[in-house]
Amino acid sequence: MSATVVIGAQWGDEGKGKLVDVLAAKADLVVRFQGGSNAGHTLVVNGKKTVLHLIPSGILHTDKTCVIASGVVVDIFGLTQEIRQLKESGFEIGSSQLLISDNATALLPYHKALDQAREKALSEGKIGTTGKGIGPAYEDRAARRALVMSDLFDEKTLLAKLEAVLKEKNVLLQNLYDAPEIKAKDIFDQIQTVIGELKAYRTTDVSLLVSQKIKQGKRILFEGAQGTLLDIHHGTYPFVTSSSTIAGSGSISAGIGPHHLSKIVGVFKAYCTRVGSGPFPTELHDDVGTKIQKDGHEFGSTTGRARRCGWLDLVALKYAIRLNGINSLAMMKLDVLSEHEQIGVCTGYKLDGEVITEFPTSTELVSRLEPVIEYLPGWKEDLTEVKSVKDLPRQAIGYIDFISRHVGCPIDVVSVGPDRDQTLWIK
Ligand code: 2SA
Ligand code: MG
Repeated sequence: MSATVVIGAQWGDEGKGKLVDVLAAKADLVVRFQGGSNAGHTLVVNGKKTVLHLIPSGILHTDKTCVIASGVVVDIFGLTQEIRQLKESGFEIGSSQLLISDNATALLPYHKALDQAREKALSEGKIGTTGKGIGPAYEDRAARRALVMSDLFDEKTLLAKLEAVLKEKNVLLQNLYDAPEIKAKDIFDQIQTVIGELKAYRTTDVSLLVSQKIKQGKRILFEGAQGTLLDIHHGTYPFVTSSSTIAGSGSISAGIGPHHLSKIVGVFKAYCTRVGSGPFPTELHDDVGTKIQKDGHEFGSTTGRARRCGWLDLVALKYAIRLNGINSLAMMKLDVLSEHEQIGVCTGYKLDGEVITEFPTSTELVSRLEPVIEYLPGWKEDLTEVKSVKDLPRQAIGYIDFISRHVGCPIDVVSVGPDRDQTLWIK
């Protein structure tokens, strides 16, 4: 038995959370493997909306185990709040539902302070981060000075570790960014207010756990966060997040061999969005873009920021298929494209007088691309009540077929609304 990875094939906000929630029904273990509370995964079950940032989107199925693996940066305060909110909504979150790797990086208030101070200090070249401390936390991990989750449970050594780390952080915060000093004891005390609650979810060896489950024939679902084009190595650097968002990262974070990742589901929206700075070749600055933003409620679920909107970029989608090894596609939010006379899809780019059909690896080049847009006929009908692909308007079926043929990958799922039952299966 092998694992399925659900990955964002665009710039994030593709609807991975909804798909993970739907696919989790058939999984045993759901593993979140990168990012932190920068993610915002919106789930709608029976009309009730739940937004998750750190807890895997399988949590609404009470018989599944959700795992936060080593590659995640864990904002313990945000996490505790999420657990409390779920409990208030009637979910019993016990240690058979949620496990957190002892080896995951602890994201602490000084990471957020630095993230926000840095963005504020930049007059140009802002990344447009979520301000959740993601970059500074991953920096600490790479620099081998991060506290990991297990450090937080050791009351005897914690204060000294915080003091050591804050020595450097305070020099940066106070001298470079004119921000207030952060006291180790304050952070220590804040940690004590939540750490007792998190104890129940500790797990020491995610690799062993996942490997054993695989041997037992259990079904593992890996949940990606952000999207392929925000990948630290392969995205539009430096306008990216600070982790590897692509499928292979799941194997690294969970500590299992890459051959176990056999089904790679690429989630994409029927159009494109991007939040934060950075090039976006198919961005629409007109009424069409505004209509998509309004109809698709394209506002950040973590920060509330308006998302930039544009036509679907098939060149970028092919790039995502290649980087992740995507062998199955899920198209989300097709319903949002109703009531357009015609629907644009980008099949190439003009660059320095030539047409290219591969996504450039240089961000400077990406920022100079002019999209080549082909127009397909639109449809007027509302799709949100459609229960089967064959009942979609023929233009919508034509749109799905065109994309699938163009990128050479099957589209197996089409979503026509946020709820679980607004999901159409092609096979
Ligand atoms: P960061 O905070 O360091 O990861 O920001 C770096 C870039 O990554 C982008 N990023 C995102 N893009 C889309 N969705 C994200 N999650 C939230 C959501 C975002 C929100 O689901 O809506 O609420 O604003 C996400 N997280 C990070 C970010 O915009 C920067 O471009
Ligand atoms: Mg999101």
